[in-house]
Amino acid sequence: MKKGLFITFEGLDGSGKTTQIKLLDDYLREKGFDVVTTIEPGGTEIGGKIRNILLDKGNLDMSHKAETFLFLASRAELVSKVIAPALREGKIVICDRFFDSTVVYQGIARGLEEKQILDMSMWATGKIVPDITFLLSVKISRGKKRMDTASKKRDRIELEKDNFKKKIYKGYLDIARKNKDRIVVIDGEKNMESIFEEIKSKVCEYLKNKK
Ligand code: Z5A
Repeated sequence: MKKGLFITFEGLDGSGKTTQIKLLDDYLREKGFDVVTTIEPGGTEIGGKIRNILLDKGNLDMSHKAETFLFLASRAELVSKVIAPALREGKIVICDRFFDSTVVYQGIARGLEEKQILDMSMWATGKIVPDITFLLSVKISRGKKRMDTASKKRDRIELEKDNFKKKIYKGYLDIARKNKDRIVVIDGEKNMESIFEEIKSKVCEYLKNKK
């Protein structure tokens, strides 16, 4: 049974997830919490290998279904080896992306069936659902600019055209509307400090109410 707190971050590439996760991880550790921070795809030895296949620009012709199964395989491994044990021990788990990414990228943007993707992900994870999901919402152009400024190399999925990204941008807002109790939409275009203040206050409020 889950005893800890499960927090996930979602958004387009360059939306600032990694930056905010680092700030939250540091803050919670300083406050004395036991924190496990991880990433999707990846976060385990096998997940790391799957990540390399998924993001490899040499695999541009990968079928959408194979891509979906690889994301789910990485997640199944991460949940069973890292996330579920940590939550059972009462830890705070912070994960960079989770099933919302598959629903949006593979379900909505790739055009696979959204409900089926969610069901498969539930099956892969034993129905673990985040307690809070922060969606960092930034315009496609802003995300791109940040990636350019940081000289970040584009992986296979980041190389997709703007039309694909438009579907992701809209898809995220759509699932946020449907999951208002869980997904907190944050204006990711604000400065890092004010974004973090919003995230911190939500997490603190949640921890206070959980006591
Ligand atoms: N994917 C999928 O299709 N299906 C799935 O089920 C899953 C994933 C789980 C994984 O890529 C890819 O897999 C991803 C979705 C897909 N592809 N896309 N697109 P990844 O893990 O390698 O990377 P990412 O998650 O897409 O994004 P990222 O490159 O890690 O970016 P980020 O974490 O969101 O942003 P950041 O590194 O924190 O910030 C980027 C730069 O902006 C950096 O220089 C910061 O200093 C700067 N920054 C951050 N915040 C701000 C603010 N507020 N103002 C100004 N500058 C800022």
